Amino acid sequence: MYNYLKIEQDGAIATLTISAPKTLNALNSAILGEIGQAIDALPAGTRVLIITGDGEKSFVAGADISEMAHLDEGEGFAFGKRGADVFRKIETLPIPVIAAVNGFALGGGCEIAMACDIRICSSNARFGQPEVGLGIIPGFSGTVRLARLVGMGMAKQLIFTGKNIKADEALRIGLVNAVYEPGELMPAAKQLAEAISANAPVAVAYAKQCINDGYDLPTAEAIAYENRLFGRCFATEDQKAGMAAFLSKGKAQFQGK
Ligand code: CO8
Repeated sequence: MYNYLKIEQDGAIATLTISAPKTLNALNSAILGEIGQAIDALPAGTRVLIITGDGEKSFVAGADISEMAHLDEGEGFAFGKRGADVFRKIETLPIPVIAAVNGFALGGGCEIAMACDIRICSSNARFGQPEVGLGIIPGFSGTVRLARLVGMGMAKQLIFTGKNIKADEALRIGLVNAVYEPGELMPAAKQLAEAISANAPVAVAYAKQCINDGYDLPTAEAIAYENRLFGRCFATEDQKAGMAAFLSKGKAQFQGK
């Protein structure tokens, strides 16, 4: 069904593996299109999406430089927008998305990881925004999300120098939440996904929405926004089930309603 993706569904957990081995999983227009399609086609009942790259060397080695090399201004704008739109789709998906970064996450690779909610990586992962060395800037929203994730000073250093950083440095600056040995990365991603998917899906979705949207709002508006969604939780069956289970010392089976 897809030329560049492998999709695996394990109960409520979907795994999307980007697979373009000849270019270390670099993102061309076709792959970006397939990622958008795959996200739209996630089965109902999916509670967590994991995104990773095929092989042990690279997560995503950036946008495809051979495709970008001959673009003019209008085409460059369109290519950037195409990636940015797909990544925004990931960011605003109502379920959490975990990036399991299994190697190079450069340029567009670092940017797709940053569009995910949680990043974990293998000890051989390398992160970087090397675009200025190619005569461009991060164009899949990297200037926006890197500064929000690691602060302006560190984002500017990484983007202006174009230098790669190793997994331990990515952990130190808060770009990833944890580092694993390569063979332990996917089991750890699945374990994290399972822990999330045992919780009330609507509540998890509201929490994601509050954190994402609230981040850009003035504090008082963000608090009012949270207050509205907190109230809405009490209109769900899962809130009744979750609290009843607690009071009867049982465990709720959440239905996502
Ligand atoms: N695009 C196209 N092909 C690539 C890319 C890429 N990003 N990365 C690797 N490849 C290809 C190589 O050309 C090579 O192909 P071939 O075998 O035909 O020569 C193959 O993958 C294997 O790569 P290497 O031989 O280079 O492998 P190494 O182990 O020596 O090096 C690296 C691995 C360090 C990852 C190296 O390949 C590299 O530096 N790649 C480019 C990394 C990069 O600069 N990425 C950023 C690209 S720019 C970007 O992502 C911008 C995003 C915003 C776009 C906005 C649009 C307007």
